[in-house]
Amino acid sequence: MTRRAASALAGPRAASSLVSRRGASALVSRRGASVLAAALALSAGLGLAGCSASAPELKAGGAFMPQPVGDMAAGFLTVVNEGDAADRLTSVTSSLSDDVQLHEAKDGRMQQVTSLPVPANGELKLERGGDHLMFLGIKKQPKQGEEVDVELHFEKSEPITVQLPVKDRTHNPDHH
Ligand SMILES: [Cu+2]
Repeated sequence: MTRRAASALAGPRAASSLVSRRGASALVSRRGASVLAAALALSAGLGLAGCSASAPELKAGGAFMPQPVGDMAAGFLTVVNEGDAADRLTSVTSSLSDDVQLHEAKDGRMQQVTSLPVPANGELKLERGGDHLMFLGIKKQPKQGEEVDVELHFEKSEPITVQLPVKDRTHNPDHH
């Protein structure tokens, strides 16, 4: 969770419950501002801990890269979220390219986007004809059977490392 969201959650409501339990006068009169600051810091910490109960739980699977033709390559995979909080895929890094973009497909065209949603209890599917990863200016031509490493970066979750096996150019996993 972001710091901003944490402080929004832990903000006035948590502080006021502390104040009402212990009595506002005790807080203010004894050590004044520093006690209040400590109470706020404590409630911020509690806010963060409370959030782990509803966090995204991400797993990546079904990854592959069709053997590239030119100096660009596409990547496909699915990010499954078994948690009850949404997350976003915000960037991708790889040793194959210094410029891995997130592309969205709309009306048969693709465009770069800054992030892609991973819904709570849902999945982000990067597939042919849909959203995908785009590797620009690739540093070498990976062959079938090789693997390309990528690291997925998220808004909330820790990064996930995935190996993309290189498949033939027209490879398309079965749709179920
Ligand atoms: Cu693209």
